[in-house]
Amino acid sequence: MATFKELYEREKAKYEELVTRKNVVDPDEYNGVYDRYLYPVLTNKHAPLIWKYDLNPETNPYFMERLGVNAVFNSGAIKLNGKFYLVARVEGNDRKSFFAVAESDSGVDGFRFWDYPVELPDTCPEETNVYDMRLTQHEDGYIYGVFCSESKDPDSSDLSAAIAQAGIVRTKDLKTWERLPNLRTVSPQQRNVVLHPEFIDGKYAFYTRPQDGFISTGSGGGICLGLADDIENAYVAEEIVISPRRYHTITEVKNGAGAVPIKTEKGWLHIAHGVRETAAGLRYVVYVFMTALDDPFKCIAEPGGFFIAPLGEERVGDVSNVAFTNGAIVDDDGTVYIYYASSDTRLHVATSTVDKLVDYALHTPSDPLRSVDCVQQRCALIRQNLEYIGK
Ligand code: M1P
Repeated sequence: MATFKELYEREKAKYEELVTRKNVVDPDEYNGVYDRYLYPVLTNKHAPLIWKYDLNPETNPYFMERLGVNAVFNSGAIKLNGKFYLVARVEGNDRKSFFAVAESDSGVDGFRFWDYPVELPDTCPEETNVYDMRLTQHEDGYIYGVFCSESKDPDSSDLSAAIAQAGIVRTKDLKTWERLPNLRTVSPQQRNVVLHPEFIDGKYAFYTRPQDGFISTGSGGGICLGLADDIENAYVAEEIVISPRRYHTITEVKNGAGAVPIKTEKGWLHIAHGVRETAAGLRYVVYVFMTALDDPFKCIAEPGGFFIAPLGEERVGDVSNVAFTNGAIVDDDGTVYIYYASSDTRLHVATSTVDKLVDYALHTPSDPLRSVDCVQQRCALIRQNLEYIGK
């Protein structure tokens, strides 16, 4: 039988092998828009051993995991002082999520968690769960984290009835976090809220996703934009839909803002998620749209269909058939690192460039909304190609 020390050394070696493994572009998945990679950038196996095991043989003679980690997924992302940082959603075996910072030099591999997870100030006694932080480097000088703050619905006897609101924290170094009051809006619940990186008309601006219930958006029309006078007591009185849900599209059931929008010469580039119903349950995909620089309330490009859908093993996990993003990083050379999670289980990266994403946004045809028009759209492309190649 292996000794405690042998088991520890074996698991430590496996962990080191995992976190030092080089990532490789997946050669089978070309689409010209972005590269996918063979390996996820974060999984539950990236959780350090000191998070899970009691390393003292006297109190843990069988070298058992004492606090397991079930999944590592939806992550906010930011580059600071030359390093790539992810603030990941880490879910324990007990179903509660928390945030933890992982750091890498390359952005596509080598992510290692810091020793301690983020200790959020405990200002909301009713809050049970926190997840999906978006990191905004705001022009006011702070890095803001906006996340889902979930509590049990006090007015319901249904044990699974919950309320989602947008929690707000801010930091300058990802180490010390100041908690601000949750965002207030006129909508009953909020999830997938993102803070815009610049002031609009001198105000803080939030992308919101109004929802009537915890799961169902109900009357919520889609991704909205609203302004708040103050961040220390943020209140959005009016939410204006900028990316609506539409019948028989990838956003029919719901959608939500994802990464903080990327400022380009041609407009704000948004990487969001859309949800449709299927006989097998909900299907989450990532999509792109653009808003005007001089009017961020105005959508100027809406490429049809999904940008990233879960593929292969990405399709299976705790919540299968999900591709979801809440973080992207634009590097100085124009490379864009899009961090997307699959099936609420693991985190991947896809890389592209600002120029390619703008070209994709502006030149991908929009969804014509009806099959007959989709056929016409495709025939036009075929005709143009046949003429071009002289057939
Ligand atoms: O389970 C899929 C996703 O569901 C939620 O997204 P939405 O609010 O749009 O339904 C989020 O809780 C997200 O964390 C999760 O990945």
